[in-house]
Amino acid sequence: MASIKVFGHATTTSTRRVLLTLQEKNLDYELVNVELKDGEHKKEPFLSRNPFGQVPAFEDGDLKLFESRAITQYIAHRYKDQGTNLLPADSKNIARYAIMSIGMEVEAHQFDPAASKLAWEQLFKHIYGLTTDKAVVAEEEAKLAKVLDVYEARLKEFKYLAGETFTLTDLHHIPVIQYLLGTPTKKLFTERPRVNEWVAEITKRPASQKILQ
Ligand SMILES: N[C@@H](CCC(=O)N[C@@H](CS)C(=O)NCC(=O)O)C(=O)O
Repeated sequence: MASIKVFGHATTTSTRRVLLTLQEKNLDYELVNVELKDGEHKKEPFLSRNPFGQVPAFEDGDLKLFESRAITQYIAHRYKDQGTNLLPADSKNIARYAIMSIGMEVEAHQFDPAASKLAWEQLFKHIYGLTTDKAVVAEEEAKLAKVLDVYEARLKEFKYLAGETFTLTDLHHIPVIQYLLGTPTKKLFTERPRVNEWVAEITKRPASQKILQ
């Protein structure tokens, strides 16, 4: 039995962020399905894993965690020498860690709020029989465009967002980008040449492909 367990739902971006990290690390794990449509995440036993009632939650032996980005950082450090290194290449360079942290914060607080709202409006709402609000799409696309302008400038200097190697900063973006590539918002990525290359690079990774299956 795998000692790593992910409690979540395979279609959600936060769960996928953790699954991607485990795939990059070639780690065995068990995905324990939490059925969101039945509200399983809002009641026990899930609330004991995450009192905020959101997926994913995570277990590695006796250690129990929640918050996808905290989980990915635990995995990247705990299993540093296994699979893909997802931390800065020079592990003794604290400044490079700080730069990776900036990228992770920007993803969580600037990129993801707009990107997730766009995925909700244009994809997930349909699943619930709801209609896309075009005004919200326009507003969130304007916010996302500003973030992507910053990324375009950054990617003119470096291959990846935190430097010359693929790190957690890049990985954290993948699940929601994969969804947005199936919506008209795709244009925001394709019309920026360096962002377009970066998106192609990070989404063609074997782990990224596997998560889609
Ligand atoms: N900051 C949290 C966000 C988790 C989150 O928003 N999860 C969503 C799925 S992507 C969820 O559980 N939604 C159901 C709900 O909030 O009721 C993380 O990264 O783990």
